[in-house]
Amino acid sequence: MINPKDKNLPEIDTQDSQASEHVKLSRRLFLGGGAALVGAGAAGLGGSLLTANVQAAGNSNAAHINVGPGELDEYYGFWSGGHSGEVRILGLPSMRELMRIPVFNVDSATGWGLTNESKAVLGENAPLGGDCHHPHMSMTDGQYDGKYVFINDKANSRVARIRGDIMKTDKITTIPNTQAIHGLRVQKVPYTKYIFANAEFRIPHPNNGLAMDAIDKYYTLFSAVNAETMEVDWQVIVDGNLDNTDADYTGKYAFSTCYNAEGAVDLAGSMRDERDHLVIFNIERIEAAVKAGNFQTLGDSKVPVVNGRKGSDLTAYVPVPKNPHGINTAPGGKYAVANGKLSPTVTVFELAKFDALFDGSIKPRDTVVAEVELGLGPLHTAFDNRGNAYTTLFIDSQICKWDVEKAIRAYKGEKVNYILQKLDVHYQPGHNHTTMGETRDADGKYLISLCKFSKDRFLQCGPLHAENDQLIDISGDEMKLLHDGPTYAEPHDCMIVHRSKVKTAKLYKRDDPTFAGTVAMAKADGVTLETDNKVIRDGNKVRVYMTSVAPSYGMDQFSVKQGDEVTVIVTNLDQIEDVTHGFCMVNHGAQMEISPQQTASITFKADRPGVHWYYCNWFCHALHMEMRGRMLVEPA
Ligand code: CUK
Ligand code: CUA
Ligand code: CA
Repeated sequence: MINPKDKNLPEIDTQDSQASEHVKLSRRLFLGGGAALVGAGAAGLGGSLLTANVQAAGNSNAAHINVGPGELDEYYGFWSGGHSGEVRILGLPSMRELMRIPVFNVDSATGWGLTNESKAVLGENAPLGGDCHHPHMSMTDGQYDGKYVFINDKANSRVARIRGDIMKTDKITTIPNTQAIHGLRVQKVPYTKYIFANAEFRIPHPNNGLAMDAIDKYYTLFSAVNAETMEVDWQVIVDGNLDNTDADYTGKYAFSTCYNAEGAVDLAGSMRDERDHLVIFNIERIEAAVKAGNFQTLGDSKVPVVNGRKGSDLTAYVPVPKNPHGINTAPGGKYAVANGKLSPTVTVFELAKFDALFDGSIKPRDTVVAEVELGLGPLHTAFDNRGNAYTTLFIDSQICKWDVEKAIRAYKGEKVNYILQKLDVHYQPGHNHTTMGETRDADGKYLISLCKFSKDRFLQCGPLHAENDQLIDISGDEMKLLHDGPTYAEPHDCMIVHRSKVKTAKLYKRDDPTFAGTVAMAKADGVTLETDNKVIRDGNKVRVYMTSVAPSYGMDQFSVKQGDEVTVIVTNLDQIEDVTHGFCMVNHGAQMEISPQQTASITFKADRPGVHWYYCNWFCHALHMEMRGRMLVEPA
């Protein structure tokens, strides 16, 4: 399973010799000292790629992750699938991929994006594709409750909800008035009422082509999506743009980093100033303003929009160096950490001071209790349950383990070493995540480093490389690298949930809301899905209702006329766990999954006369190949 000692093998191929040349160069040398910080957007990143440390991890740690055949993992990992538009479930510590959940993408295995049920979730004229970044599970009292997983789509400004019981997407909301929903987090306390969603790009309002040069008039919005209705309850206009977001453990505040306080539309402009900011949102005050009617609406949208720009009492702006990226609340609820990206520092906020900030009794920077240097390119921070923080250093290709309380003392001037260890990772890590680390239940067992580049770590598969998700043991004093896990584009972020928090269904319930629309359609047609095999004609629309029990469909043939719009509705009557059937109409671009006790439907045009076979495409029985039938299309 692991491949520990590659780097000790003789250099036998070109990939290895490439690597050994690079290792001779020091990455600091290439970056050229302090200049690297400013140049990180361009030369710094490129340079560090060429010179990243290729030192291999010694790997006597393999036993830690050996989850034997038939054994179950201790954790579920929910992985963003990046611009593949999906979410993936991995088991930890084995790092085995367990499932893929199509969300914004089209998936022929399940029929996501093809079936009528999934199209109803995606909405009419839904864009095909997405860009997932931040998966987060709903919480109650700061602990995962297993109910939902939420994920953003930066590409098409959407937020989706995945049901924790069936692990399927059940709602997708397009966020109005925005471009590029990036940062996404849930309210942790008292429960996840809101999903907080950052829109990254500033745009003109109205965006009608009349004032495109008035860059100083562009702005963006912070949105609160209601977790149950998946409607946007309110939006807040902000200064600057919005990058990542997190919430506190009182339920009172959410806060977002901004890398472009400059309001620039070009790269150089967005790196001009030494500081950008963190915007803090006072949720109670925003709710009160909305309730009192102190809001506007934008364009066709009915969503209440409040003004949270500088000077508003609904928000506070804390200056932070420089193009900060991740913002992460520590599990104890006392601190949050903003990661400097173009500054080698992280900024630690004491969350209890936010009340005083909003009362006006302290100044914004008084909420900062530490601003300490860790290394080059800090992007995201994760936490254990022992007061330690783990920050990814993108440019240094390292994880920096540091002690939060010691960092605070050092910032006050005490001579104390707050950096505990730096571990090389391979290479250029973005997010990292600890087991249960974004909840009160942080347990400090494993850390995942989501490395953007794998370079020489895996067999190459053409110019496009896998990324490298590395599993690290953090249970002891020292971080230990356990496993390299190749992943497909691009797991920006993940979260790791103890298996006790996840309760999944083995079979569908017949009243599952995901196919309630189809049940209603059958009822209107006088069809009982669980027993009937019937063809209903409605003008040139034909609905073919059939059941399935391994290894056969309820109908092994049906007749339609050329030009008919055919909807096939299959109800899987099998009650045995794991006996999923499929339905595929050959040469018609129609295929789908029907899990036990599920109903699914798909619509296509019968535009060619003759015999057209359909078959089951999920292996279900020794006679799976024989599970098939004929559509007989009479010429027009
Ligand atoms: S982001 Cu990609 S590495 Cu979208 Cu959370 Cu930081
Ligand atoms: Cu039914 Cu394969
Ligand atoms: Ca900036």
